Order: sequence, then structure tokens, then C-alpha cells
Amino acid sequence: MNIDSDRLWRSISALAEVGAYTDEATGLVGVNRLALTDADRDGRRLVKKWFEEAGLDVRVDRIGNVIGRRAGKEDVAPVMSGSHIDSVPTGGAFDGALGVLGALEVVRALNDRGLATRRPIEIGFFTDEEGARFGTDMLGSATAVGRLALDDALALTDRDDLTVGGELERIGFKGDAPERLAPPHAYVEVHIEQGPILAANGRDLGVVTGVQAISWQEVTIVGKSAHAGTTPMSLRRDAGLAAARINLHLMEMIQSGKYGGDMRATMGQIDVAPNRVNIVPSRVVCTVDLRNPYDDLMTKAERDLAAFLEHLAAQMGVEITARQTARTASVEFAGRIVDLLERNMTAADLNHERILSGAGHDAQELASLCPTAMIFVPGLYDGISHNPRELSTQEACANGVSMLYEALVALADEP
Ligand code: HGY
Ligand code: MN
Ligand code: MN
Repeated sequence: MNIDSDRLWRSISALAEVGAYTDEATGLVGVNRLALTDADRDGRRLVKKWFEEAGLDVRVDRIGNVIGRRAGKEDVAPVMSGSHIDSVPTGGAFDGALGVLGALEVVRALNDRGLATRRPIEIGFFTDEEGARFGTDMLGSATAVGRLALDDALALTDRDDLTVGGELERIGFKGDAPERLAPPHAYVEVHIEQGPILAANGRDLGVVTGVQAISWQEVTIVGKSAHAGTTPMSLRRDAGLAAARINLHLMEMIQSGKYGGDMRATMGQIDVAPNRVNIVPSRVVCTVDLRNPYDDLMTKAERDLAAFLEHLAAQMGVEITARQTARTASVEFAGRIVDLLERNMTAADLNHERILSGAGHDAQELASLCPTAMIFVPGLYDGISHNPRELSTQEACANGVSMLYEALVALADEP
């Protein structure tokens, strides 16, 4: 095999210890490296050290992305790979980490062989891909490609009103390298699938053709706190009930089929105030995460939801405001990179299929700069992710990273 499977697995296991926690419900050990926390800082330090030990010229940019450069024979546009090492609070060892450590393993394998490539190879991890703390996903990579303005990104705040800029400063990763990337020659990312398809179809790997549209909204509902015992139902302005009706309406929208058969909706965050047993809730801040492979159906769903919120506010006598916190259209990856990955997997006798990504990834941002595609590695337990049960096998990860090696080396020798 062109990479060292044991070394890859050791790196994945070592990084998984940073931010490790025992999940109360299951007793499983998961990963909590929420963006720009001390755990993320420790993970960043570890991986940056590994980058330096691999002889890379490492830079930290102004949004905290960390990129390592392996010089090529010629100083031309690099081939790039990477992902993220921040996690959701209930994460696993593979989401993001596999892409960063897989890219590092490719560099380490090239170093073992003393193999020089025509083009430089750059590998890295992008800041706050998850968006679970500061509210918008792919923060670092979106800033690197210019979809988000640096100052807006630095000013984003978490629930405690701490800013991205302040937290980058605090953990020592507010770099001064320019964050805007010059277009790489190509970008390839390996990632765990985070879904059930590849394992169900008995595939070794997936060739990712693109990413579905993503829409995140923060919905604020303002009603009136009142006594739970004395206040007649007809006099209530119950923000908690309004949130429940919105959540139910999301399910009814899905079941209507009007937005296609693949739309997904999630109310992942529900903060209720005053949050006491005998007080009618006066205020709820909740989130709506919509996903749809089709942009037109996503736009239709957003529009219909906005109309429902207006109707519900009038009907229940509450105020409802919605703030868009993330919005990316569907992205189609480059056919020539998809074809290259498929050819390599066929040559390696690895059973594969084309797959659309249900999750967002840094690759979808890089796709606006250069020819881009992804390799998916199947997960176990229906590919569960954003859950400490997230798991893949050493063999599957090695297969994915081996195909990453083939792709990066081929692309790095292109004229
Ligand atoms: O939400 C997503 O799709 C990704 O995990 N950030
Ligand atoms: Mn990820
Ligand atoms: Mn994730």
C-alpha cells in the first residue's frame, strides 16, 4: 500500500484523545473539540507540530486556518487537501480528523520515499467547519475563498458573547498570514460518509459528486410569561408552544412531498426562557437546519416557512423573527477529479459508487476556487455521526487515504 495504515490509525487515535469525553447516555468515549475551545487549541497544537515534524512550511492565517506547504520542484499553484479538526460537542474520532490526518499521511508517505512532485502540496485544517459554536458552518474555508468577509467572521459571537477574533487570540491561533487563498491547482478531501449508503451497498469507498444545499436560520419567538395555573389558554402568548408548532410544521412540510423526497429539516437547538415548570414560556430561540439537493426546492421551502412563521405569529399573538445564519447553494464537484478518483479506485479494485454529500464540507468552499472532489469512507452503525458512536475501520480509512495519495500525486505532476 502506498501509505502507512498503522501510522495513520495511530494519528487518528492520538488526536481523538484530545477533547475525549465519556458520553453519559452510552458510556462511549466521544470527542468534544468545539471550535476555538481549549480542546480545539490542544488539537491544533498537536497537528501543527506533526505538520512541522513532516517538514512542512506552516502558516497560520488571520482566521486561524493552519496550512502546511511541501515544496514542489516548481513554484506553481499547489495541489491542496485537508479538512477540519474542530468537532461538534458530541463528536467522533473521524469527522474532519480523517481528512486532515489522511492528507498528513500522504505527505509522510511521500517523505518516506523522498518523492518530489512538480507542484507543491498544501495540507491544512480550516477553522470552525462545524459552525456548532459560532453559528455558521465552514467559517475558515468560506473566509479563505472570500464567501465570508474576514471582519464579519471575526465578529461572530457564541452564546456567551465571545467573538471568533477574541477566541482565536486567546488560544494563540490568530495568525497574520493572508487568509484569502490563491486558487490551488486542485483540491481533494477525504471524509467519513456520516451516513448509511456506502455500507448498505457494500462499497469500499464513495466518490463524492457534490454537496446539497444548506440553510440555517435562528428563529426568535417572543411571547409573554404568565402563571401556568391561573392563565386561561385563550389569554396565553406561549413562545414554547409556538416553537413546537414550528417544529411540527417542518415535519409536515417534509411529509407533503412538495420539496422533493430528499429534504431534511432539524430543529437542533431550542433555548426556552424562563424555562421553569410553572411559567408559560415568554421567549424561545431555536434553530432550523434545512437541507435539500435541489436549490429551487430549497428556496421554495424557505419561502413557505417564512409565510408560515408570519401566519403563526398573527394567530398566536407572538413576535417571530428569523435570522439566516448559514446559506450555501448545492455544489457540483469537478467531473475530471471525480473521474480521476473513479479510475484510481477501479485500478485498485476498490468497490465504489458516486454519492452526493448530505453534510457540508470545506471542499464545497474550495470548489469555488479550483477543481475539487471528495472521497468518502464508509462508517459503521448506519454511518452514525455527530455522535460518539461514529466509527470506521482501519482498512476503510487506509483505502480512502491510499486513493487520496494516488489523486494528489497525479494532480501534483500535472502541467
Ligand atoms: O452540518 C454539517 O453538514 C457539517 O457537519 N458542518
Ligand atoms: Mn466534517
Ligand atoms: Mn460534522
